Amino acid sequence: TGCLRLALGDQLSASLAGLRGLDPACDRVLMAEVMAEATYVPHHPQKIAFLFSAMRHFAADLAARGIAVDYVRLDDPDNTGTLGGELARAVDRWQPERVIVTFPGEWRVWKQMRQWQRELPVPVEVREDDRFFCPIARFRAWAEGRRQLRMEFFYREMRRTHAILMDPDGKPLGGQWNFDAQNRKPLPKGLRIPEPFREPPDTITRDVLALVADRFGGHFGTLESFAYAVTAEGARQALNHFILHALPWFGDYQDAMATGQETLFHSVLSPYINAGLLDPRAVVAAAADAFHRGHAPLNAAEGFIRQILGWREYVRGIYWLKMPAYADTNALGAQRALPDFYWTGRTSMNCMAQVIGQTRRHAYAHHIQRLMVTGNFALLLGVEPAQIEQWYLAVYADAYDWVELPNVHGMVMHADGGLLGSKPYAASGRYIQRMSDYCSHCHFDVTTAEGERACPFNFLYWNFLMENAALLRANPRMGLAYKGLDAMAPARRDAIRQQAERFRSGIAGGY
Ligand code: FAD
Ligand code: DLZ
Ligand code: SF4
Repeated sequence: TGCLRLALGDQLSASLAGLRGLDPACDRVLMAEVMAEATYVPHHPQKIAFLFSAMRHFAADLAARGIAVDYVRLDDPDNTGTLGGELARAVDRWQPERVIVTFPGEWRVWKQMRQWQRELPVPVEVREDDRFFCPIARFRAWAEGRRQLRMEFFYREMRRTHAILMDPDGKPLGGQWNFDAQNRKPLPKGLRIPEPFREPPDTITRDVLALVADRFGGHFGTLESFAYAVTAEGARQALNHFILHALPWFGDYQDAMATGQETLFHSVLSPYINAGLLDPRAVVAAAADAFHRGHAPLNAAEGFIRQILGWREYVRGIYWLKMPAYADTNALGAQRALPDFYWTGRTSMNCMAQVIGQTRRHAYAHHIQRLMVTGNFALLLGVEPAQIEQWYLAVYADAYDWVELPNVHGMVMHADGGLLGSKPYAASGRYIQRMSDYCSHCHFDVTTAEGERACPFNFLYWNFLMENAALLRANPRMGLAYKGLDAMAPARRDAIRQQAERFRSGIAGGY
């Protein structure tokens, strides 16, 4: 009797829809560490350790509140290894009158939930996941009938609806929706950079680290530097740390990159928000409050809030609007294999080695590193979208299909033909040179596009424009890029095309 309530690894919120109305006298919560979820891609060991430890802490919190928790550990001898298997076993054990679940974050799991509804001997109630500003139906209604979907217009709508950074007559504070023109500065020398937030592992986390080292030690990534918070309280401290030490400069240096500085003025809150330890509404409220108190300037608060209230909600809307067909598009027809060095970090391209190296150490890279280094390189090289998507889904502590896929498939790879972003973010090495110090310690020469030492981003960039001209030349936002290409002597274009071809055929051997 009673209800069996399933809480998944990224549903660790006390306010979760599926836990609402829980009657401690007869209801029970099921949580399960299962091989299938830990290996559907070879997740970074820190991502698995973060989730398992956060799951164990969450279960302990529920139990402390007098709630019965059925917690299946990875090494329980009867563990079937799948969510469906564990749910079926628990239904058998407890004979509940009903199962209650919360809508998942991945199409893959949603398919499984519909199967449970068909196959389990008791009804399965699916509740909407309301830990977002914008319900899926609301996004659908917004998107309906629009010729073109653009984040910026969706974001304005969210600002108005939720009255965030708005003045009383419905205008955006500061008279502008967006202050990006003031942002995107390179890092000045001598600027003090805050220490990232770190939480030392407690005994639960140390147990999990040992388990993960033993079972998933072969996955890409190290465990040594694990320092993620694993509770709602710890995540709250990470939020406070960010607001106090980094938010005021977030806007200015949002796009900057620097050797040895993995986090700069970024928040590193995405693992917590996505797993449910931190409510996005609390994060947005804290940033707005920092502005109203005079602690952070408007360009910083607005820029940060846009990432969460705008981008995060927008990519989720696109995902559920367009899946499952979305994942199968390949507008640029990219077919190449992902180079091995994405997994080894062994490459002479310093920017790539830096970003892949820190990803291995921390399961983290900030937005511009993901977009303009590892992402841009995959775009320019012409990697098959599914292969680079697997990589991103595996290596970052915050990665779930609903947020990773639109960012990689749409924003980076342009595989959706421009649904998410109006143009590909293709860029030559010059972008990386302007926004980082990577090029000054590189084997390659960022100022040349031809010859032994030419920066691969340069010749691949021009080659990308040539290869995709049929699709991209007509795009008005690509006008400047094609003007540059057209100004080039035909012999130089040929030489660049050949250099790109040689590079691509040699890349299997490393670069
Ligand atoms: P901050 O720079 O401090 O930003 C604050 C918050 O805004 C983040 O915590 C995040 O919740 C949100 N946010 C910012 N940008 C985006 C965005 N483009 N989409 C959705 N939310 C955003 N984010 C994920 O959460 N999971 C992913 O798997 C993921 N994969 C990505 C892959 C690529 C190729 C790219 C270009 C971006 C990806 N992002 C992903 C978005 C973004 O890079 C990360 O959210 C961000 O780097 C997390 O670090 P942070 O918390 O320090 O972010
Ligand atoms: C990512 C992940 C991992 C590594 N392990 C588990 C697990 O053992 N048990 C679980 O319930 N959830 C896990 N997750 C998170 C799920 O994969 C996530 O809930 C789905 O991808 C839906 O977003
Ligand atoms: Fe990267 Fe090219 Fe700069 Fe080297 S020169 S760090 S490969 S952009």
